[in-house]
Amino acid sequence: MKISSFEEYHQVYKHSVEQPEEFWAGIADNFHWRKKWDNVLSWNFKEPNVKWFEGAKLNITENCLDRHLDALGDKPAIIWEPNDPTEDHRILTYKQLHDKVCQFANVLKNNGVKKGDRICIYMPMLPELAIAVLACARIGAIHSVVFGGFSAQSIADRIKDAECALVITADGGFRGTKDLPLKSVIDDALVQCPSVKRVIVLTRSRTPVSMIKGRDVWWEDEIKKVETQGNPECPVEEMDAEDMLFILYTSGSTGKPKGVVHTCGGYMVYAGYTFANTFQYNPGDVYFCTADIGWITGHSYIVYGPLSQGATTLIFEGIPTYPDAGRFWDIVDKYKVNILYTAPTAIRSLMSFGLDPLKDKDLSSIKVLGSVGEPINEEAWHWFDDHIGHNKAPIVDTWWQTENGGHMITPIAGITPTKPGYATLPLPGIQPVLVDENGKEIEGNGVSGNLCIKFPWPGILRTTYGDHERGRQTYFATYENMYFTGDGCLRDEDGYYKITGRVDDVLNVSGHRIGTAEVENAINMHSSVVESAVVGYPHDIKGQGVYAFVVSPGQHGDAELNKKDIIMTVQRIIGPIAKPDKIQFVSGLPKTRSGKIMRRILRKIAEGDTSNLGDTSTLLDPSVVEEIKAGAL
Ligand code: 6R9
Repeated sequence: MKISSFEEYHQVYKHSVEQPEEFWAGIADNFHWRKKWDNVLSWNFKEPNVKWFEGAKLNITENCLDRHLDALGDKPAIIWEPNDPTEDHRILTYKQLHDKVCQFANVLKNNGVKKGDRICIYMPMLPELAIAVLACARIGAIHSVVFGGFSAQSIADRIKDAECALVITADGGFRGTKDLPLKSVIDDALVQCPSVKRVIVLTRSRTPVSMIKGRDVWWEDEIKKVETQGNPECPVEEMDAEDMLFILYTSGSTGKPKGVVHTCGGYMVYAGYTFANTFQYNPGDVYFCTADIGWITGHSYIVYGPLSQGATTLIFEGIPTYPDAGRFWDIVDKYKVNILYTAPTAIRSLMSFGLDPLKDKDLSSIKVLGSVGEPINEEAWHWFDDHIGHNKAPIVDTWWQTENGGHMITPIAGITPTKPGYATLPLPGIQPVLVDENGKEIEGNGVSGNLCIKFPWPGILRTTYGDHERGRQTYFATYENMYFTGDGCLRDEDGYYKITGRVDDVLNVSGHRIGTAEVENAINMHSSVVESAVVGYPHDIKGQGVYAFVVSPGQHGDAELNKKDIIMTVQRIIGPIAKPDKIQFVSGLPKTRSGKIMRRILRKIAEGDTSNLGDTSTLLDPSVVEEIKAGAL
């Protein structure tokens, strides 16, 4: 399954495009199926309707756990590093992880969970988070993990959309110096969620929590019940390849977040195949992905990809700067990490502390470095290469999205020659195309356009939960017969791809996808606000910052206080990750005569580039632009 030379990459790529079904069937043969497929692929991008490995039966946890027990049973599956470096770390072997997943799967069954039920998971970065995810998958329940940085309102929206029956959480969690009151946030969310009949609460911080009779139970008590029942095994639920595995919510340019749906067979094959190839994982390597399991990177490259390949995956509870900016390097040193996969925003943040935090840290174990989540600027790329990889570890700049399930355009470590800032070449099976505004394919090299993919791959999303039409509109309606990524891209003279950023109204703040419309809706909920417009601006560490232009005539108290109120409102409605960095009060927004906000102008002002605002003659009231320019922050 692993490609071992650049020449082989080219051959395999050619085969994957000419004979996609034969190619993917060959890859899928490396996994364990209870029954093989009747048909490798059927698809159209019109409805859309994509099915991989139809008729096949499997369970992804059998591939992530059971099939490794003979050879790797006593090898570490998960290494867990706590937030507080003085607390003991934990190691779970494949055998131990298997047993814990079976146990908790039985807990879920005892609590009435059946195949097809939706389960919301809101937990800190603990082995139990991975255990909860895998336990759902083992019994065919569909997990919907919600990142810890979302508010009660965001959780409630997601729970209602998926009609979750059960929530798995913890009393609290530790991140840096902060204690996160997870259970209390869940309590606030559940006021709106009648579908939830049961909450399972893991003990972590032992912060006081309200345990509601008949609804809330402790994880540990439920495990004890299973133990006294004396049945440590939990047979896997046999899943159809196209049965849902999970839902993960992500932001788009309009309205509320969408529930991206991935299915069992294709997702497993794609996460496993891309993990093995991109990182060139070798048995015994220690692999550390710094993402949160609440994002797709954590799903595919902390849990499912690595475990399906029998890898050792490191889960870190904390943040890169606690107790100091040397924390990642301490972890690399402590566990002799071989592969480190992180985000440009983390690299830029750590760069700003200089080289002191690197002193006396032994990073010689590092063989491969990875980047994900946003475009990596050349300065950060070189710093990573020089100071972390010592110019010996290839950097894989992996471009992909929640909707893709796994890496799409990326170097293969040590095989694809890299270029700073470039995601380089498509993986086998991926057929990228650049299109112009009219949907015409732009051929040749040295060109740029909107990035689309013209042929399905096993990890492509199947639908958006509960609203298939919305998924069609978002991804398959802009350009005929193509999946539209929302990203702009250039292909240079060598045919190498460089992602230039979103071309829609989606921001990428510290690698988190945030829809401008979502933030505007939250700001507009504040009582003094009439309307608002949100745009991104270049931010040294976050990549993009959130700039809000707000019309707010009826203010209560002074302007600074009002800004804080607005920030608090956004925090309550969406969560701390969407808080505006800058708020500018304006008397009106620049609008066309038809009432459309001219974001192009606001973007330029937010970027601090007011020299050439282009044509403003179509504006209803051009004078408002002068006022906004004068008040720019
Ligand atoms: C995996 C993940 C997807 C969006 C995507 C793009 C940006 C991700 C990137 C990158 C440039 C990279 N993005 N990786 N841009 N280079 N290597 O991040 O998924 O949260 O869905 O975000 O992130 O704009 O469209 P997701």
